Amino acid sequence: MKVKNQIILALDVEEKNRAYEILDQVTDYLDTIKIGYPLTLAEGPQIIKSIKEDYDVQLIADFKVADIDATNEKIVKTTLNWGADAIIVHGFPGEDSVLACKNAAEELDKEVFLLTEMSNPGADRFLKPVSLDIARMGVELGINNYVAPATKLDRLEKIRNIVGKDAFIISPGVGVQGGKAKDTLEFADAAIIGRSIYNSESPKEVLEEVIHSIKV
Ligand code: OMP
Repeated sequence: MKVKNQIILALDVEEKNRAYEILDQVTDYLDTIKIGYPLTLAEGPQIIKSIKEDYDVQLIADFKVADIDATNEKIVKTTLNWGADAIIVHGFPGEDSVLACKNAAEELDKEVFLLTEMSNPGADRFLKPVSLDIARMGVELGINNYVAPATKLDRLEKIRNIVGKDAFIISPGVGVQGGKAKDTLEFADAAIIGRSIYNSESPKEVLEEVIHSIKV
């Protein structure tokens, strides 16, 4: 996946109208968005189809898929058939579960992102002890795309070293959670930014500032 300006908008608003208002302001600057449960549960999965029809964007479905293989396969297929280009899946359920997602995505010529460690402080308790191993499993399974935290640069760097320079890492936690785009992009290929863009008075200006901060 290639991401314009190395920024992915996490569009966690809960109304289609609001989502469209923001998209209208930002699509000159970015070509990749991530939507998850907030917008999809509020508007139904047809929101994926609508956005793909109305905007020229790549859409990553953040459903953090974490079930047994058979159920994962159905979730991934259905999501991608609604028009998403990629889907985020958890690694902790293990190899069979992740492989089911990867295979289902490949059948549709689409992509999976494997979530390794999470950006929130609480993830230190349960995910941190296994996150590097999750990244190693991803490499063993031939996964190319990863999610790793912008709020924990030491962990992000370790994950980059495991998955290798050719892997594609997207990194949440820039903005409200405290991460900085430029620092994050030292190790990640794209930064995921949500609230500091969609809650601002001018999403467009915030984006311009972030893009400038990356280049200086
Ligand atoms: P903001 O904190 O508002 O910038 O949004 C961050 C986005 O990234 C939200 O959509 C989160 O659900 C998501 N996210 C994390 O914040 N941390 C993670 O470890 C993983 C994700 C994710 O999978 O995207």
